[in-house]
Amino acid sequence: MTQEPKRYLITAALPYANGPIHIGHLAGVYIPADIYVRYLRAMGRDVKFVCGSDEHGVPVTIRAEQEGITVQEVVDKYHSMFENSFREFGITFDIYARTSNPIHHETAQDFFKNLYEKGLFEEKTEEQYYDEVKERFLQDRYIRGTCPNCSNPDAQGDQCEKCGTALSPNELINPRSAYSDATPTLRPTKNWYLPLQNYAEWLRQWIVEGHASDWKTNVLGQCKSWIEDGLRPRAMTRDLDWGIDVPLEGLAGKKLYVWFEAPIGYISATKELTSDWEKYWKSQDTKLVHFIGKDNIVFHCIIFPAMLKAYGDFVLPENVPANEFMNLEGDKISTSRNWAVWLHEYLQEFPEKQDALRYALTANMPETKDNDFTWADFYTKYNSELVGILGNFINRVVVLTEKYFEGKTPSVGKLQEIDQALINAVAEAPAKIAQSLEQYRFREALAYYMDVARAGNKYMQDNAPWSLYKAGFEENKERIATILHISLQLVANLAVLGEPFLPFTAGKIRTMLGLGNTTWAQAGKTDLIAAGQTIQNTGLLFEKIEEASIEAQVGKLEAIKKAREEKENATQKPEVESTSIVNHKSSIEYTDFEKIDIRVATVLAAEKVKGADKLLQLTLDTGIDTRTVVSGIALHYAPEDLVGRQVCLLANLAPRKLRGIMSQGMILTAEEPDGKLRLIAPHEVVVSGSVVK
Ligand code: B3M
Ligand code: ZN
Repeated sequence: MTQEPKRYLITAALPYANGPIHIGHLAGVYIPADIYVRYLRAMGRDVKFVCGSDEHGVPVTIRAEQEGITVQEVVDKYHSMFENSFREFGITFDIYARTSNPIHHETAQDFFKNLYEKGLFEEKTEEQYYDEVKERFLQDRYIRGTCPNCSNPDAQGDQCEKCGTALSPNELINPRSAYSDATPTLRPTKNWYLPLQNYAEWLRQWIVEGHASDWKTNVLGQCKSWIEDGLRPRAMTRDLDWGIDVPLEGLAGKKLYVWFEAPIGYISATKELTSDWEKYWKSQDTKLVHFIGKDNIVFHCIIFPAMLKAYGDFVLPENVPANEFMNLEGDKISTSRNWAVWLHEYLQEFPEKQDALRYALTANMPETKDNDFTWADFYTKYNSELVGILGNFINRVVVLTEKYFEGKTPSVGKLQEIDQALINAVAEAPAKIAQSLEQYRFREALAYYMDVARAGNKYMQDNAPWSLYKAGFEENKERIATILHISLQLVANLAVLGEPFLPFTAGKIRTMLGLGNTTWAQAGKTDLIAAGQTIQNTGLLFEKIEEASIEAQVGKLEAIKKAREEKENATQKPEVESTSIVNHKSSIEYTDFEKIDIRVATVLAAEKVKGADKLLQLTLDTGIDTRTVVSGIALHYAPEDLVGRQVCLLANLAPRKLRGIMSQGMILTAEEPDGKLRLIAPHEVVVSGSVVK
């Protein structure tokens, strides 16, 4: 799109209502979307910013089971938490809807019916995994197994979170139920599939040819590999209790696939927002942009566009600037492992410090690769950049204006070269920042913004109005006035240009300056504040953050990590509870022990004993003879794995007949608490017949 679009429709991924919002969500999706939207609004563009809670899907029902409350209670709880968190962090949606709203159910069902009536679905009965314990079909995240691509043992039925590959349940190796851990069985069930392969060529042209130069490489890469791998039919219905009913007669128990209906949530939210919704969705001069995390790419770039195409008259996304992931202190953020900084907790620790977090997350935004949030970095950025550069500059200007000119903006006098240089730098800043923002380069945009503040600091330092004041206020008054006048114009620009990134701070600066509604279009100018305008010193923009509160955060994470490691170790080691380990026997004399003849023997042959599941017949080389021993290890070792191995043999046990075979001795094993038998053998190969003592 070369011409400026008439209007913008910006969406941010609908978060699953299955756990609180954390910094990963903010950095990946909501902050970039909000910066972009705030910028568009500041430019006076026609923009709608829509989002809402994703209240269906497996993650929500799993959470209900974990918390022991109803699914409805789960979605209500998290929906209202989300609303609060977003509002508190200044994420300015025009509407924050929820997919349980009736308007969404209707919109999604109409969409399905439209495709159904056009005959665009394939109706197929297929075998699907079924949990016999829980009596339900297993799809998506209900089924876990090993990823065929990266061997992650905990891949989900729809996707491997580790390598990002989209999966279907039958691709998982060693599938198991996420509910009960049971190995699933297969049962036939009928579902409706969208034949994605029919859209493959169209998708290829639209993405690979049409957007090769403006989509991010990480996004293009995933799309290409999907298309090259060959698109397949994808089921758009599910056998579930929770979700939106499939709008066909007689289909109790069938629901719309969450990834079919959730993106339609963008449409239904727009409908709920404005009766003009079709203007945003159906006219080609709308620029639609989806902000998402990298795990949502295929759904927004392949499946949803195919659905929109199938329906007909909707616009397609102009861009999908997906971010990578934000890690926390070197480890992947995870709700289930409690490894996150939750927004509601952050605000308890750092009240009114929303901009501090917005700043740290933007400066480190995972735009092209995964990035790491650390508390140490947060602390440094806050002190050296927000306090040290931005806050310091503004504070100096305001305090000096108060001190030298009773808080009234002084008028500008004759300009020197150094003044002109600063004025020129300010004039260039808005376009420079805007260009980065238009290309979804938020880190770069923020860095350019901070360069403006840096230039201000340097200007102050170079001109040192305090020294001129000391040298004599009256004779230097005009120069001091000029320096402060220009500095105040710079402060005004920092308010206007900072609004997308640091909205709370920008608001405070506006109040200090009495700036009114100055917009981005006026930024870059150095006449934003008139001489005589009163400046109010409302206090420091950035209060100090105590080192102790940072240490407390680090300590909290360390405690979580320690508890997790202990738990993991405990589950790896065999249980050593007295109930599972046989009590020690009473003591004996060495002479008792001497009666026992234990030898190392080598297995020459092994076979199963007919009619006895547990028994193996072994032929052993004992160093002095070759003998037959029957051993109860058949459930634990395959005969072919034993040949050539050394074992310990109780050689002087009186022979006895087992299943008609004369057994001459007994193989020694260690019995684990769960009954598993493990052979005892020397660490190194030894001569057969060696005595064990
Ligand atoms: N709820 C996935 C997620 O939260 C999903 C996004 C839907 S966007 C239509 O990661
Ligand atoms: Zn994988």
